[in-house]
Amino acid sequence: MKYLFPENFWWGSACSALQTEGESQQGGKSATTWDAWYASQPWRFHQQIGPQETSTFYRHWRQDIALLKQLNHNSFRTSLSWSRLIPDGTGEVNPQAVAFYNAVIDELLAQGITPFITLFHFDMPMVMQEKGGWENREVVQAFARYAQVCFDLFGDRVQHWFTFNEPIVPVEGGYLYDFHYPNVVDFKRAATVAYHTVLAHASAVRTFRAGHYSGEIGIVLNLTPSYPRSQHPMDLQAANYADLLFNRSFLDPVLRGEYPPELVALLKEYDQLPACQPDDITLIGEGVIDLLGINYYQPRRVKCRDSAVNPQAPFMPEWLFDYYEMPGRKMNPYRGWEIYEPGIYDILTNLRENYGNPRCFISENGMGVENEQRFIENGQINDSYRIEFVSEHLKWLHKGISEGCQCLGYHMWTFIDNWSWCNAYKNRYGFVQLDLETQQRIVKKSGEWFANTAALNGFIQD
Ligand code: BGP
Repeated sequence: MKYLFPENFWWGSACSALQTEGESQQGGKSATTWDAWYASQPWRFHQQIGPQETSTFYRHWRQDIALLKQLNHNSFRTSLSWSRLIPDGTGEVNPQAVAFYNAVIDELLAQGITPFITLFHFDMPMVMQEKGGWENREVVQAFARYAQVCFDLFGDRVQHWFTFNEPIVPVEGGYLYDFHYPNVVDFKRAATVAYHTVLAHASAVRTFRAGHYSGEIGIVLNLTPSYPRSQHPMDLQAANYADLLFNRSFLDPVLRGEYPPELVALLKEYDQLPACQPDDITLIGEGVIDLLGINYYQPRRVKCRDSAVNPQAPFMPEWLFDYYEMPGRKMNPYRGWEIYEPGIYDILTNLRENYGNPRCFISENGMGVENEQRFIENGQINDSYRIEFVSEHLKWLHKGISEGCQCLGYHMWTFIDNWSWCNAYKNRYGFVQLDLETQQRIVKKSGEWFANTAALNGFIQD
């Protein structure tokens, strides 16, 4: 079988500022919540490795862009760091940051690689978190101003902007499940953070359109299709709740310009609605995007709850469903995530059938594996499992496109092994192996496979 992709298909990968740059408190940069959290609780991070150094992109960007070229990338997504560009969050722009990002963008373009730029990838400046982070509407204003600074500085060359990467993750991590700072467990505060993030997104889109910058603006969402255990009405309802909370809470505002009435009713029923202001509706309506980035790693399988909830306990999403382990599911044991390739097709089909078939691309997909050293053959990691992972997902993606989905590209997470938040360097995702001691970079087998696939605009397989 030949799996050929449409002309000008985007082949590339994604990464983020904090996870790759290093120099997290040099070059005029201020601390993010990650730097501050690591300083106070280093034991929360795998092997107590923090964000200070990560993958040294700040120093090795030229060499790394040469590697992207070698991997036949025609596009590459990274993020700008708010705390590097505007160290106090709202004031002066840091000239060292401007010089760095200009150099990176110019070099990408010189190598024929289109830069895709995210404005916020989990890295809240600590100064803004001290003001309450996304709980405070002032931070929403400050974000819109930061966005404008970025458009003004780099908009002559960057044509693909993304306001947020996976905006629901800081909500889940910081305000429900304790894997991001500020480690709060409080649904109403989580809902406020989510709501204000949508406002921040819409404010940046409004700024972009008002400024008549060229190019397009979008957002990157991690979509986790919700599969019910069975067709029993209670299981279906459980899947619908999970979908409303984890997917449609961002998908509907950015594609339809409004929240699903069902979600609003649900939060109202449990007294969890955030405070709204009259002009918010207009603003949210203006946040409809030009391009959707889809991060897909795993499905979400749910069933109706087996037991009653404790009404004294804090309200949590799991009041509305239980997780369900499908017998025979395929797992990535290192990350603990199910691998389910048809999920990518189901997401695209849902977008085509229910959201007017928006322009989109796969902005992340990938497989983190622990101790890849054991797969070294002749000095190179032979990560055949990753090649299989990518090709199986690409087959389902191809099917979606052949049925009319407007999926314009495929970006892998990630180009080079990088720092995975609390997991630090436990699981490696890269096409390129990073030796943490020497900072040596060696292309893995999957990197070679990807380079060929990108060059041929597809691959041949049974
Ligand atoms: C996505 C994030 C990335 C990246 C990736 C892998 O959710 O956008 O920042 O880290 O997941 O997940 P993890 O690093 O948690 O293993």
